[in-house]
Amino acid sequence: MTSVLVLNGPNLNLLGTRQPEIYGATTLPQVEELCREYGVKNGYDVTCAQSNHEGALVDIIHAAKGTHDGIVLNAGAYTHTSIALHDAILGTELPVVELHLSNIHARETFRHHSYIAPVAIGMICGFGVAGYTLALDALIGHLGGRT
Ligand code: CA2
Repeated sequence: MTSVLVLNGPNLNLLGTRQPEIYGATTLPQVEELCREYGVKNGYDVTCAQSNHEGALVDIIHAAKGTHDGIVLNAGAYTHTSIALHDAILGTELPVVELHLSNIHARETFRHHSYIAPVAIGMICGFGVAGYTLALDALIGHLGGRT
């Protein structure tokens, strides 16, 4: 069975607790449950992980090789800073869909650049929590499954 990793980065464990006007009112456990249920409904396995630590995210991306077929990645603020995550994605050669809840291009200029974008198959941003299922559809479509 196709297996997808949904990986969330720093501060996304705070989802639904603060700044709901930007990130919505859904908590991270609820987002993760939604992703797993979406996988069950559509015939693939979804595993979820989150870390606030750059090195831990690198380790999780490395471990995804051979375990998962692709990654939906919301790298949080590391999106805009992390060459290490960029290199980790290159190192695994797994397809990655970059995801952001907010429209990073409509926000501060420091959020406009992404180190993930050049090594992702594509990016979804600005659609809130719905972006997670949009990203799963995009990844599964890329992997040759249901579009
Ligand atoms: O829009 C997104 O999904 C972001 O990846 C979220 C990051 C931000 O640094 C990126 O530029 C865009 C921040 C995640 C922080 O999440 C919080 C959620 C609730 C309360 C506080 C922070």
